[in-house]
Amino acid sequence: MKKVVVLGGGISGYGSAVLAKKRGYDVFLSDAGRVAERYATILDEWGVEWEQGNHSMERILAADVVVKSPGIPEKAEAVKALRAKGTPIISEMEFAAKYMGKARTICITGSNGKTTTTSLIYKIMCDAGVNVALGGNIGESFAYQVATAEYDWYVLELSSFQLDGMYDFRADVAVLMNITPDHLDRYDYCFQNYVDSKMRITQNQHSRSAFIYSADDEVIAAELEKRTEMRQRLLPFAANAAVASGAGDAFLTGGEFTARVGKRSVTIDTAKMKIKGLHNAYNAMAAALATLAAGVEPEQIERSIYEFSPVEHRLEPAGEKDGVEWINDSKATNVDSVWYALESMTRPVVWIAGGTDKGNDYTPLKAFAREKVKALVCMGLDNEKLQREFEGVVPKIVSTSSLDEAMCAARDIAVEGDTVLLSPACASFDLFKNYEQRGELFKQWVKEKVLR
Ligand code: UMA
Ligand code: ADP
Repeated sequence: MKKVVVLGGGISGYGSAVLAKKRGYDVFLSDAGRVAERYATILDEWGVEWEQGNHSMERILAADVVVKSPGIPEKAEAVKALRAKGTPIISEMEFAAKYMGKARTICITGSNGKTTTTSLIYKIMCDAGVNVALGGNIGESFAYQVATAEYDWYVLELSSFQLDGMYDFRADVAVLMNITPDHLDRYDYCFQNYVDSKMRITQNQHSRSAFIYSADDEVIAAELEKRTEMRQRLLPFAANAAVASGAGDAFLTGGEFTARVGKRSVTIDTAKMKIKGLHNAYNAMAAALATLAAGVEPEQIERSIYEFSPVEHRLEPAGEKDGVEWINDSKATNVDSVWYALESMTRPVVWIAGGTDKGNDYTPLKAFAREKVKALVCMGLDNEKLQREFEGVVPKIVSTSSLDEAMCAARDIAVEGDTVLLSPACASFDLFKNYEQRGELFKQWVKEKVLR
């Protein structure tokens, strides 16, 4: 019997182990840390052998194939030993896709906008009555769903880490939102390595597959120039200048876009969408093209796009009192996402930013900061860099080292007609468990101390 070893016992690992067991493999799951109670129970129910607190190398090196969780880096000792031995290492996506029968996939990647676009596509598919599941870098494990249910379509958000372990997988509909620097610590600080990883979304596509991408993104454009033999249907979306493609395209002009695939098209007035800003117009164009390519009726797509509300922590309105609007964009953990947040602001901004700096270059933000930001409230344990960068760019800078201090400062500064925007450009780990907790605490503070 073929031996499968699953490395990591989180969402990705437990689902892969259950699927491998169901498919009759000899399975062993190994987690160097702790396996959560919930996953441990499921592994036991399925009779999967597993260990925690250690990677037993002898057993791991006996594997015919290893399914590695995306959070485990190449530099982990276990991975280095497997590479040295030449054992195939694949991701959950690669493994599970072999067992999903005739189901088709819409796969979304990019540096920013993955979750929003994935959620919108999933909503459109659900509203259209399609038998569809959601997975990948979001929600429930893809592999666990393949093991326990049957679907006609999967909408999969894919991180670069997941793409790295994908070789034979083919996305029926692939969506690439943008490529800007992120996660470089996992790519030898070489941007091209990260770009190559993102471009894997197109691998194995054939003439019936569709590739939807931002034609405004220079990095993607440069990559496409290198690839002269793309056989899939190319469906670009753009806002700056129309890029027509025979198969279909989407183009935003004067606040309205038309997305067309073959003879069918949808037209959207972005002012009527609940998700705001240029970036969300891009997300909606991509979602419209993807669902048209999947065969959803245009009227249905239009209805669902207009209904769709911001995903939690992504430019999420947190309330308004005395003419001051409070917005939670805690998921904005890099410079590019903050650029789009500031782009979409229509009122004077009290901007709360800061946290764990990932080597940010703040230059791209300075023009919008100059134009729209009346005060910057730095919220972090080390605010020196932010203060230095925006000195002389914004009229007022306040340094704080806790959420409560930052919120009090923002409340004191903001007057009727202003927006208080939490859009940090940094990771949250200095003061918070994660970006979700940062966003929750922001909303709770607004509810208890502003809206009451
Ligand atoms: N572990 C080992 N050995 C090691 C290191 C870690 O066994 O050397 C163990 C840990 O003890 C832990 C397990 O591995 O129990 C965790 O694995 P993981 O970090 O891959 O986390 P999962 O819970 O399996 O979730 C992963 C993705 N996490 C990451 O990529 C960090 C989830 O994306 C994804 O939804 C899930 O698989 C299902 O496919 C989350 C994420 O943060 C949302 N993604 C990053 C992002 O969006 O920026 C990429
Ligand atoms: P991801 O899953 O790729 O992190 P999200 O949809 O969760 O993307 O959004 C992350 C952050 O990026 C949020 O602050 C959001 O407002 C911003 N954002 C959303 N879509 C885009 C886009 N197309 N381009 C740039 N930034 C975006």
